[in-house]
Amino acid sequence: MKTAFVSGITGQDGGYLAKLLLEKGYKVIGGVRRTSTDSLERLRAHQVIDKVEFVNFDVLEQSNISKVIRDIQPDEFYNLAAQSFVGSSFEQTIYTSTATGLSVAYILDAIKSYSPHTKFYQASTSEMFGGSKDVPQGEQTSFYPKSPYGVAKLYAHWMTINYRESYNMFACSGILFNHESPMRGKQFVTRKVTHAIAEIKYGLRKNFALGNLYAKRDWGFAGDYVEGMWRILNHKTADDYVLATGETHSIKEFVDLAFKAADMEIRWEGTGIDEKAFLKKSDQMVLSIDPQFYRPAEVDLLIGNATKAQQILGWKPKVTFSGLIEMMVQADLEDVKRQLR
Ligand code: F7E
Repeated sequence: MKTAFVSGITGQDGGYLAKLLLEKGYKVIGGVRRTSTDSLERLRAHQVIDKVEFVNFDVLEQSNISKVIRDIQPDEFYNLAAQSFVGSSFEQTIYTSTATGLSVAYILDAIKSYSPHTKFYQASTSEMFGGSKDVPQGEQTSFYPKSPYGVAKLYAHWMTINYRESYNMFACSGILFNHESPMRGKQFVTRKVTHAIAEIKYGLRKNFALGNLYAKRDWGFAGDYVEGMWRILNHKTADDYVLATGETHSIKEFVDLAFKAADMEIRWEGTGIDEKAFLKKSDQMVLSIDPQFYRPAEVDLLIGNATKAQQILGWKPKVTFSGLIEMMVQADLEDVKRQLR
């Protein structure tokens, strides 16, 4: 039986990955940061909580990282831990640099010293491409991060490559474009939208506010992407891969389709910070712009080229953009309905 260690197991991807690895017969050990609040709700929802072993793991604590790696010596280490909210990274720059960037050097160094057979997966991100003018973005595209989060992830990405090349370690990165699901945190735009729409549908709120509606993202389903992570670590050679759908859509398109999926038609009015959406039927204002959600620097357009992953790993996303929205809206309608019971 292979042992996999998943840092950041309480996050969206951690839940889907734990489920996949358990189905594949792995012993799964999850790294959890001690907090006073319950962070295991996603693992509970995936019904894997009693099948996963948990250990205290804090990416800011080098001695803790070393001890965990020395004690467990896992076959595979999936590093999903990070401060992953781009918006917050502008206000928590030092914390993000340490938790998302520097921590990866601690982990790689501990693997090199105490468990060199461990295969390492780093959760790299399309945010590293940021302001790149290449369309679509692939493994050969040059990086241009536009947030402290992107900069920290780029440091971690290059560290992973550096340890692979310097010490012949099996260290890989998956450069993942946005991937969403009903388990997505509610501060990310997709889930913020689908949850707010469900609350509007059931009369729990009248409207909500967003920032930049015109940024474009390549959105896939997280469940498809964790399958890609596993394929990356289980290929015969260590390498880096882009995982993406190859389609891009604006936030505004996402909003339009999400309202439709909840059987609500909207119309738009105004421009800039005065842009608003109204329900066609009742004229209720359901969406406005609040500049507090604008970012100091924006990534305008992301669209990935996952040909390498498709050709070498046989990886292809299954869930379409509209399928993803339908899934998220239906899950949030159920969620809100449950709360009302
Ligand atoms: O923003 C715009 C916002 O926070 C998407 C993380 O998983 O994917 C994610 O990063 C876009 C941006 O995700 C609101 O300005 C408008 O253009 O959902 P997001 P992200 O920043 O793309 C990458 C691949 C990661 O690696 C990250 O960890 O939506 N937007 N209005 C808004 N965004 C938010 N959050 N809230 C708004 O009200």
